[in-house]
Amino acid sequence: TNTYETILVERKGRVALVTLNRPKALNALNLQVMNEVVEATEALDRDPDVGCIVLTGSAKAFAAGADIKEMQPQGYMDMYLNDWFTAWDRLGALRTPTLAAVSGYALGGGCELAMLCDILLASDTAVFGQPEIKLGVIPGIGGSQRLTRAVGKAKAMELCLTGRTMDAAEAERAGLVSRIVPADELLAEALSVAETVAGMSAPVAMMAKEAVNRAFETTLAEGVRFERRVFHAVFAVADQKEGMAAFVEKRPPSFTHR
Ligand code: CO8
Repeated sequence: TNTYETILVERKGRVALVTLNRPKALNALNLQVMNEVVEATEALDRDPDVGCIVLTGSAKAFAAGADIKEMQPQGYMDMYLNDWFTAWDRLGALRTPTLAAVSGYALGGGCELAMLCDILLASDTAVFGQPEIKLGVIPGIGGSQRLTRAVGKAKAMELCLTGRTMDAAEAERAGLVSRIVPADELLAEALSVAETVAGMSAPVAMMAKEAVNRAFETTLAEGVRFERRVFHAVFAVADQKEGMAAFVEKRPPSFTHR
């Protein structure tokens, strides 16, 4: 089923696993990786049998950034006319919940890619940072915005201006990652979390994701209003009837994703 060259795509029940697979370049994100990840995840997003998408890399590197060698010769018009990196926005626009399982380096575009996902799990070997400034550039896949929202201005500013990295413990303290898992358990734990998510009602999980994401885009009053409207709407979902009936009848729910 795998027609891609830089990623591996596997299905495990209702969970899909996408593994960045450019080991010689520490999964540096060139345009081919971008196009393959976006194409593969959009196809998975359209598949009603996929309830959660896990994105991971290798033990050494989730991704060591955008591909520096590919970018080096580009000029402004190349970047502008190719709309360099804009396709990554489509990963953030998926409706299916996504989970980044990060081990090793998540630098520059790698950190930004992890932050484009909904849940961020890190291994104890994970290293995060936006070191673009050391190359004479700035983050280009949303890092200056998403890192600032995740960890606050002071730390984001320090990371973007000095290029220093954060270890997993600092990233967890700062609120960038939801949890730290021992490196050899990361994938199993990520798949287990994904299986839990994928076991929920798919439309309701989409609505929950949409509601949480609203917090990044709007005021508190508008966000709460949006949540209230969606909360009322879930009462039109068959899985709401099933979920609440199962609780009352003291049995596990059997969601139909309708
Ligand atoms: N791009 C291209 N190749 C890379 C990258 C990268 N980001 N990172 C590593 N590689 C390659 C190396 O060149 C090397 O290849 P080769 O064997 O052919 O020389 C191979 O991967 C292995 O890397 P190292 O030998 O360096 O491995 P180490 O274990 O010694 O070091 C590090 C690992 C510390 C991660 C080191 O590789 C490193 O510092 N990498 C670069 C990290 C970085 O600066 N990332 C940010 C890149 S810029 C970015 O992501 C966003 C730019 C936004 C631009 C916006 C435009 C619109």
